[in-house]
Amino acid sequence: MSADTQKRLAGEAAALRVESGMIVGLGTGSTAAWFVKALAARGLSGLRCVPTSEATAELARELGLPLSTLEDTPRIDLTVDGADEVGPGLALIKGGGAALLREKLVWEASSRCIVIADKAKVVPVLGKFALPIEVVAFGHKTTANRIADVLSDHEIAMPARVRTAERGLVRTDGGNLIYDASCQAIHNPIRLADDLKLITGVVEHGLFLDLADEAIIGTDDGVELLT
Ligand code: ABF
Repeated sequence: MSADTQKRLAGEAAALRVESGMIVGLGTGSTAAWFVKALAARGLSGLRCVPTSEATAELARELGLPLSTLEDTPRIDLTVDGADEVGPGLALIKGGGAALLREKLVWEASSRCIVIADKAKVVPVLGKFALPIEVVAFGHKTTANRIADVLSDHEIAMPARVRTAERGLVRTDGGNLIYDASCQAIHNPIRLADDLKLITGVVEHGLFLDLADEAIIGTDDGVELLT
């Protein structure tokens, strides 16, 4: 079974958790897209959906899902979103899709959060996937030097690299930059998260700790639930 089929199974299973009248946070990425499509297909009434990115907003609009904003609906019943890594205790690395700031804001506004992923995303230790760090563009190279100092304190030798695409620097929906830190293994995610947030110029990072209530993992044998 392909990873995409596993993603679809997870997304469809998560869509069954939504009830009419709910305020729903819509995640970003290819797994979350399967959830959004399955949710739209259910045709539930009274939904209000808060997207975590412009890309997800566009998909939801195309599918006819009623959109809201955190300003209009600051308390969300259920958010469903993907991840780049799912570690022990449902600690996550997210942000491969450069949407981590809006994702984390929506997750933290939610009564319940379900992460959906294909089997390969489940790891024994976080860090093989480079940790995304959202940085204000102004003075970002100086900020990057301070990030390198913090990473070094965590025995992470590789400096974080600014994310680029064909058109140049990748910009988040909020206009910030993303630096990716190749940590290889993150043995103290709580301390690393705290240390990164203390750096002036760092807006947010992709460590989602103690935020996921449940994981629905697509596997070759159907879906697996992790709590
Ligand atoms: C998003 O889902 C991002 O935070 C994360 O990078 C991405 C995972 O992408 P995919 O579902 O396409 O594997 O929430």
